[in-house]
Amino acid sequence: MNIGITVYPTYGGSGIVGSELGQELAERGHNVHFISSIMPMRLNANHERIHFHEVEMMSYPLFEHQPYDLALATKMATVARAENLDLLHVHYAIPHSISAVLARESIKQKRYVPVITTLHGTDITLVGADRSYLPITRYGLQQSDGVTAVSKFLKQATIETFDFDEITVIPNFICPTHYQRLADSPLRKELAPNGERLLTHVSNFRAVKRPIDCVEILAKVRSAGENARLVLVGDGPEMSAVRYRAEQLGVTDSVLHVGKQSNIADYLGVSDIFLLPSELESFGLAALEAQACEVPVIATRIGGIPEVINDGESGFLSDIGDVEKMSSDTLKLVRNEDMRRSFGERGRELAVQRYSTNEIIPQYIAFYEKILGKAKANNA
Ligand code: GMT
Repeated sequence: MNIGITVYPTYGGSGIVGSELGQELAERGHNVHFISSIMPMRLNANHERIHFHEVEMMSYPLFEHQPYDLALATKMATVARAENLDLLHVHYAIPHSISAVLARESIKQKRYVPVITTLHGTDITLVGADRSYLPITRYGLQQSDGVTAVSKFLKQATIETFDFDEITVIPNFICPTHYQRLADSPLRKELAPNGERLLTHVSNFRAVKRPIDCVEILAKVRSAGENARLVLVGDGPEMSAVRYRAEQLGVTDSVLHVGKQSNIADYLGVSDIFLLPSELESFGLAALEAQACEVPVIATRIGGIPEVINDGESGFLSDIGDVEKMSSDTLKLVRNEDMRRSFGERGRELAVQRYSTNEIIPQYIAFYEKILGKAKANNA
């Protein structure tokens, strides 16, 4: 197949999933055309079946904001025709599904190119549900030829908010060889030179991720006498508040800010415990990646997290903001190596069984084939 994929190319779970999906499809012999403003992170553009098409925008004094959605739609239509695309697959509904529908409509006299939208999270639960975007988001869903969601939770949230239920759940995935334990990596020595336990958090540091809770947990673990460090991977708007709280709690020296990293697996592979205290998480891709690296997860019992983490088996779940419980669960794991190992092994087993690329990528391919078959029948 010739597949057009659009993602938010910067830091974020939906961009990662879309990029890795494209990579996996290319490995399986499909031609994948990425259409976005810049080259997505985590994309190996050297692959012969991966192509990148940059959305160019004309700037004009009259435009207070450049109309990216229209430039994207134009690029999608151009690429669809030039590269003979079979379908356009967009990740994150706003504005990608609207642009794709526009592109499809603008060229349908020549050829019908179906649109598939994958819902990731705040495109439904936050941004899409806001009054300013709700009607157009619903329209994007209704007009898409196929819609997938990354968790059962997100499907249900979409039904409740948009009264739209033609959704297939295709969960996020990990490549089991890319994500694995790296016991002997020199990075471990670098991050924990004195045998500290490494608590790791990976995110885009938006308020919804509650990264300050990670600092609170570290402070409680340390004041209980344990030698632990907090490794913060990523960056974002909450980072200065995180630094400030660490200073207040006197743990600045035990917090390592490593910034945005292209290979998250290197950090997860040497971690002891992963912290994800988010107040909203439709899936929790980082928690899945941690599990695949045999890292027990401390997370909140919200959204799609319980579909990813088995409470008491591969991690511990708590209510949002229950830093006391999260800290005492973290301490249990810090103090019990056997528990860490058995949770880690179980986590990997669950991640590989349910969410490995071999399990999930064929589900996307089957979905594409179903939608293409339907579109062909409708347009015959
Ligand atoms: O919805 C967002 O916050 C953005 C999105 C992203 O691009 O990072 O994150 C969502 O998609 C990820 C990949 O499917 C999920 O793992 C995240 O749980 C989800 N984030 C939220 O629901 C807050």
